[in-house]
Amino acid sequence: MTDITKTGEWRALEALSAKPVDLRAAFSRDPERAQRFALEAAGIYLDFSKNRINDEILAALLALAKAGELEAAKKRMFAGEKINATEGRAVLHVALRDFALRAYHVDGEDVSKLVRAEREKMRDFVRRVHSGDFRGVSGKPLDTVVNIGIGGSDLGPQMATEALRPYWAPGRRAFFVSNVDGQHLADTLEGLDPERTLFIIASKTFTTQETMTNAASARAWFIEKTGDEKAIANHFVALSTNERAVADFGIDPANMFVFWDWVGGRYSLWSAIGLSIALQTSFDIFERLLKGAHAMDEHFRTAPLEANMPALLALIGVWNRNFENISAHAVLPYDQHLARLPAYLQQADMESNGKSRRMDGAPVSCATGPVIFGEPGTNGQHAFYQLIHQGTDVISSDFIAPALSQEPLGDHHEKLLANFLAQTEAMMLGKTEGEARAELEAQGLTKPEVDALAPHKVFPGGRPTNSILMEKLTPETLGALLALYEHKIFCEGALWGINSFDQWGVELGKTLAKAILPELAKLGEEKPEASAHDASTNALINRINAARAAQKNDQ
Ligand code: G6Q
Repeated sequence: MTDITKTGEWRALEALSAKPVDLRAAFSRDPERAQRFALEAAGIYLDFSKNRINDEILAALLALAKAGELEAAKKRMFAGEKINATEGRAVLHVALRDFALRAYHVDGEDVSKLVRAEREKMRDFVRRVHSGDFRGVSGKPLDTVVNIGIGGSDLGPQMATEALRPYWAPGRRAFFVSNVDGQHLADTLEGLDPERTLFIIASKTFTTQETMTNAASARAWFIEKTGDEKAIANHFVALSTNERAVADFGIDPANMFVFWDWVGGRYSLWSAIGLSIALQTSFDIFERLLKGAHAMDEHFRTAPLEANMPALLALIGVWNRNFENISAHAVLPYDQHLARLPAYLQQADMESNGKSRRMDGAPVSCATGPVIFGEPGTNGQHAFYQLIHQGTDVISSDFIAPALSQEPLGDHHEKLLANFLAQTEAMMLGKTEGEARAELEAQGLTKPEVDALAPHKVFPGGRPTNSILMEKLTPETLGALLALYEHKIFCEGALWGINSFDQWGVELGKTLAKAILPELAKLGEEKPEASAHDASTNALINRINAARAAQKNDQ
């Protein structure tokens, strides 16, 4: 596989980066800039003109994509090749949302048939729960869902459920429990009626410590409240690839919805893992979400590189990361219902592209995924935007907004959009010292006052931003937006030559936690001094154990 950093195309980009683009000047020189550096696909409009690029840089980036054989990498993914080589798995989340009835082969088997059968099973289950055919053991409707899962089995469904709030079925409630901190489960269960509650145990492996611990405690709570162990069959369903573990837990296999090892956890909301989304809305809405993603998949699969939105977004990402040395990227949705999108994309991007080895195990020769963070606008403006505007590090950002609100209220949405627009304009333009001085002078400040204050009022500008606009946040545009990011992440990873679909980096901490667990004292228990670890870890264990040992005496 080509190491793009060794290509002439990479060196050409390095040479171009030596002459930084002055965005303010580029915009005043070229009235067509906004049109040329923008495109529309699957209901999403992307304006990438406020990045420090020009025609020459864009052409060089497209040449880099060719040198990096991006088209071939894309074909391998859609063909079901085992591109997740370290886990020996295909990567086919696109098959989960394909409505073109295309076949997808894994080890010679057409998995699209499995997908369609499971979708129908989910549709039927959602219909039965909504109609009351499937109800609680005491005959009450199951109008409350508690999804127990973590990481990919939590962030996607939680984010999408919140994003689709205007589409919620009346009277239904959905809760998401992920943290092994017992307070998360206890706080969630407080006040819930077990007879109306459906627990969804969402775990691809069905071995994850946090999820299994929460699931066992939820089951204990349920049995304690209802006094009826057999009622589990009406109140617990599982979403997993591990049928045996589900059965061992005591969930009837008829109440299990399956997915497959070619669905990565963080790419799984389109599979059975999306059951909580469908229950909180309807299966039709869930299907509209899948269709939106499929529209973006089709665009990604067929559009030429220079008009391919995920590929272009990735190339801008590569430019900012590798040639502008930007190591942090903000995701800033101007839509309260997208409040969980930054957390979702933190996982999607950082777990996928936070790697420092190439596919063949050799160290990478360039920087890979940036730090992703964010908050909904306008909240972030009153918090961390200061650093983006005037900090010593340059940070790139994606601004995301719908032109129309789902819940118009007075002039709220105009104000929201005015801020969305003003921020990218401010980040691009900045403010020169001359402008700052003129402003202060116009306010009647004396010369010494102007001299003292003007430096603080200077904004360097040239902060790169993408603006992502949609007409409205609908199931379709949400699906397209998420697929856009998934494919962007894929393209970046492919160009960097890394495996975007494994996550070995999460393993070490898990293993050490298992080793430490028996060293922690139960309440009131005396433990010998810890000595198996580094001095810091030993001291922390001893301090925790001292507090826990003393607990009994206090009670
Ligand atoms: C995602 C990761 C990870 C995973 C969780 C939960 O890509 O693999 O976030 O989703 O660790 O795993 P289970 O679904 O197996 O419980």
